[in-house]
Amino acid sequence: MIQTFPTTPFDGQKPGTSGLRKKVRVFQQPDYAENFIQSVFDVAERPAGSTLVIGGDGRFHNRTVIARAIEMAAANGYARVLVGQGGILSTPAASHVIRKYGASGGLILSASHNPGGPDEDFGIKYNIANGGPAPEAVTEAIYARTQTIDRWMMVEGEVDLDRIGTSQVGDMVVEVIDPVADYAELMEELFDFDAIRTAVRGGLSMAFDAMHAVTGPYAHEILERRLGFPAGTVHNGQPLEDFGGHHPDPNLVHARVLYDLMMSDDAPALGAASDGDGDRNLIIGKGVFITPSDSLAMLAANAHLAPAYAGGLKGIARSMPTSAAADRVAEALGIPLWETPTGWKFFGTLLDAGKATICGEESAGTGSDHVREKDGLWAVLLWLNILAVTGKPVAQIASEHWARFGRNYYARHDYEAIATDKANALMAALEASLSGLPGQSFGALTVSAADQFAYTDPVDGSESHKQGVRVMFACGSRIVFRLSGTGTEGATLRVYLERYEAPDGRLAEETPAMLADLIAAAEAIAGIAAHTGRTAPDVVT
Ligand code: G16
Repeated sequence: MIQTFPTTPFDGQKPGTSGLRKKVRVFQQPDYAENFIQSVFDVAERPAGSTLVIGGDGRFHNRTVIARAIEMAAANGYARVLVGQGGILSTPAASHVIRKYGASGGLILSASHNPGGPDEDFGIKYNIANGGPAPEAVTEAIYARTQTIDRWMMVEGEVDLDRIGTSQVGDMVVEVIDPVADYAELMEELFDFDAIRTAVRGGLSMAFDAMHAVTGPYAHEILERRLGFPAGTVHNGQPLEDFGGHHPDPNLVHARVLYDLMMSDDAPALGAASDGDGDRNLIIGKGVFITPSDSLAMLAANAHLAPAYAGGLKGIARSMPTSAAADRVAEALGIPLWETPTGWKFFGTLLDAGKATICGEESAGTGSDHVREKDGLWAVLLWLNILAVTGKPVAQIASEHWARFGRNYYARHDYEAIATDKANALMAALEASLSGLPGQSFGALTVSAADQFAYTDPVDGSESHKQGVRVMFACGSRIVFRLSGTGTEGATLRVYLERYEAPDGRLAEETPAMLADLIAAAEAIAGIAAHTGRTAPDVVT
């Protein structure tokens, strides 16, 4: 029996860069999650008889929201729900399941790399039938609906999320599926597992930090069981509701233990980590950290060594703040390079239209047209495939790459939890100063151009404005300023710093030293200390 509950709108249910992310306590308010999910169902394109996929990263509050989402799907006319066992589905696995089973969409319950637990973060993201995050037109429609919503609906029912099998809620079928099997099968199709297995037997070693997040079960199955890496290769492989009290963010701050191992004499050939929901990746070779921007470029340059990409790439796409390292690879390969705003959702149309095969972002995301999300384990497996086929260590692949294409020294400085009004004032002042910047010098750096990045989607023509401030220098260096769209506390200012050295330039220097004059210029241009009182970033990646 369908039950209808009257409700009133909540302020601020506006999806950010990647879905609606708020504190758990906010989501625990009566009707809060229900209003948002009902708004999704009210605006989503879902023909009669549609299937909905539901899964999450296992964080605190996951099971509560999944149980309610199933009851609401039953009342809203879905014919079938596919849900991962234990409520688990990594973001790329959810994308694959949506595509493989022809679902009209999916709810992914995750706040990605943000911490979990009763006082931490939660999130809900809606993905569309292509398996990718809802584009802006859809998220805007969802937001508009949250502002007028006056009822939500459910059919009472109970599903044992821990038991694989089929049950019924009202007229709707609920299938609890193995969260790993379909995804692992897809990875076997893309990569040369035989070559990797042979290399492992020959001594190829790795350490994978699952950060007590969703990739644990996937990594145990694929790396240890299917590829033959010894038990213990996967660290922190048990998903925990609070990620063991850590940030499941695979960067040099939160994956410090892995970084220290990789810089030690005992380092394996490859160190890798993934985030809360399994879509990000961190790549560290023995003694060498590979920035996400460089990883994108190196993967694109070597992708032909994996069976799925042996025929070549159709194009490469990167977000605007990501370094231009991939641009040089695209040029050498004679394929297009697409520069999009931050957010994986902007890659969807390019992938669907066959304009790009590989995409990547500075925020530790890389992926391909095999799904419509970034994919942490995919990146790790492509690196393993390349290491296995070439027999070269990561450091050699990197140094040969820079010797051929030049090197983009790169770092991102994050100033977290700034008061929102202060962050907005900083950005407003920066925007107001843009037209006067060209020609000005900061130390040895002279500004050649400064603008706000705007984007017109080459496939559907949709426009996105104010996607970050770019300050370009005559020498080819660049600083980008933007506010994060994924935080849950105040505002986070991101400052992206990039300096290019040509193949005959200084290729083996330390990044902080190479970026020192850009860091000083960023302060002079944006007045970060004056606006925020901060004299140093909270996180440098
Ligand atoms: C999300 C998006 C990414 C984006 C990242 C950072 O990643 O999916 O496309 O690059 O946030 O966004 P921002 O700079 O606005 O915080 P995830 O892994 O959090 O879903």
